[in-house]
Amino acid sequence: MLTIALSKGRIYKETLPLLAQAGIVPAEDPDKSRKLILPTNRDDVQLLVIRATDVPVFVEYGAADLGVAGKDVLVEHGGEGLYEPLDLRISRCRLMTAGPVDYQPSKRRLRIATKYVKAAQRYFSERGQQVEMIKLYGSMELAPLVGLADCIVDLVDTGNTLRANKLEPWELVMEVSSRLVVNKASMKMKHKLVSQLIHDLSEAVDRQAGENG
Ligand code: PRT
Ligand code: MG
Repeated sequence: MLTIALSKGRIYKETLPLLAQAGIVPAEDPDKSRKLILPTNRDDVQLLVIRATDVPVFVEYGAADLGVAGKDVLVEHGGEGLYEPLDLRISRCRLMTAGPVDYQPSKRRLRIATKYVKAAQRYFSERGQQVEMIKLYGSMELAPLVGLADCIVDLVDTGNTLRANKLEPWELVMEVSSRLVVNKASMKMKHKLVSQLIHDLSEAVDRQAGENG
């Protein structure tokens, strides 16, 4: 049995066509079902539908053999316990610093509000900048508006969320896309099944890239 962990929402929607090309089709729609384990058309493959940040945890501990997670989530989790054999090139966005459009620089140490503490810490320390990090779990955009922080580090896609809050993107921290991750023991113990799936998904990714030009 192969167990694949996915999060609901954009990752599920964008992984589905890739899985379909690899011959895996869920037997139920997770938006309509309350089941956390979704059977598929294949007796030897099941899906777990969990929170995005929990995907690397399930895969590292072997509760799932494989998973799909954003690079942002993987950096915060810390990558050493997992293999990351394939960039699925889906759910793409950019991790960026962003701040108020009318920002007035000061000599004080910058205060950064973010959910992405590791990525942000690495970014600022690579530039030799001493900053104060405030960990939040959501609604980062609010922090500069109410004086909790000078700026934020958050995911940006269209930029609409920033604009709606009178913020603007400043600098790129990293490009983000979703990756296939694999449990280290599964890679050995279920080598044939796992490597076949990696191969099929990789072909599906190439085909999709070709279609998108
Ligand atoms: O939402 P939930 O709390 O359940 O979990 P989650 O936010 O971790 O899951 P989900 O499904 O929202 O995101 C899963 C993954 O999608 C992330 O880990 C990213 O790798 C990827 N992704 C791609 C994004 C975006 N694009 C994105 N735009 N994740 C979040 N956003 C949010 C962003 O945080 C900001 O609030 O959308 C807003 C910005 O979008 P624009 O278009 O307004 O710029
Ligand atoms: Mg979200």
